[in-house]
Amino acid sequence: PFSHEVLEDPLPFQAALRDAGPVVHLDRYGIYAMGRYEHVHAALTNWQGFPSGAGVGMSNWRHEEPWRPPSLLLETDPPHHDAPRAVLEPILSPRALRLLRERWFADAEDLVDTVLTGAGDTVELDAMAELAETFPLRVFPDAVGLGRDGRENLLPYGNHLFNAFGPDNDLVAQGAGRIGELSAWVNAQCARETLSPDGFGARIWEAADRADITPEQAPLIVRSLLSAGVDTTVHGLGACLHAMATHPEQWQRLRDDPGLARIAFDEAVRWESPVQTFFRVAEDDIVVGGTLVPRDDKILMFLGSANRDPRRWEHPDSFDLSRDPSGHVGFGMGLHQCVGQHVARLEAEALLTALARRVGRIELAGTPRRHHNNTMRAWGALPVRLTRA
Ligand code: OW7
Repeated sequence: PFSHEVLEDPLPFQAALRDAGPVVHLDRYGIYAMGRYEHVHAALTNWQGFPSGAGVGMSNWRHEEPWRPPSLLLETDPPHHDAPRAVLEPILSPRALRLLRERWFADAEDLVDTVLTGAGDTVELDAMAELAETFPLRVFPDAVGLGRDGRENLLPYGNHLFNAFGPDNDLVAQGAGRIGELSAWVNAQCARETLSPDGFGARIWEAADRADITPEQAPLIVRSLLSAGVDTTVHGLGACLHAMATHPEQWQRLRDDPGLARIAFDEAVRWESPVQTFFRVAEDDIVVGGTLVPRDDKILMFLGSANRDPRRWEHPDSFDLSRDPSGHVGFGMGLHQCVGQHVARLEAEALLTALARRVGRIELAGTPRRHHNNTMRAWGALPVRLTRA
């Protein structure tokens, strides 16, 4: 699953994985894998049987040193997981985000105006560089409370982090040279003194004042925001924009009813699955669909494959705003399900709504280029032509 051929187009591999059985052994890496919705969903909701504390990447931290101190959210199990999760949940809740909604909608309108300015009826641009990257990098670091300098470090840090969940291949080697410097910058942003007093970061530190978490935990929880909150939304938005550029009838539906923006984003997350995979470990010998997974072995959960499993979805490969995409596992499932999903949805809703108001047509203006990452399904370049409404 981590060869460049599969990263370029994972769909044939995913179909073969699902058809091979509920559980497949990947001899190349000595790991197991699941690609069917039923079994991926069941494993994700069984944290006792398939815990996260040994890491959610390929390497097993019961036997190997983690490359960075483990995440207190992603790479822990109850009871250690519970306090960090309980602290972060209200900070990123729909209720808390109401305060950001107006500003983010105005920022999205601003950005869309800027990209359309000066052009005639149409403008050609790279929708990854000009929209999918620019918007999250404009609004999210402000919301966390980061300073101005160094924000360009966020995407390369996340890119390496998501590569590092996979095997130790060329993609990991490419990022290894800068990761010391990038980690030092990210870690410095997590200190109380570096964060503005009105952002998500400051809210996390206030939880330490209340002793809901310890002062040692606070910076690591801030680090989770910076780790999980940028590349994911960039590639979620990229998936949306690519889907719209290749499905003009769906774009027209969104323009007719911008209230579909959230459905459009969740359908794009199902369809593309920006986070393709996470691992778990088998706590004990466990039989899944008739196959024994031995205790302590790593098992790859193919979220992207579950989200296109024809056993669960009608016409899984079609991008369709009339389907109900709820139940997709693109944000995970169970007690680790994405705590930032409301932030992601709000970013998408703001950008899609601004575009739907001003852009009559969005179409490809060239061949899009994939960006290969061991965990994320991503676009590197998405040349589009926007026609003013
Ligand atoms: C963290 C998208 C899944 C993640 C990914 C990478 C890092 C972390 C979380 O969530 O540091 O908590």
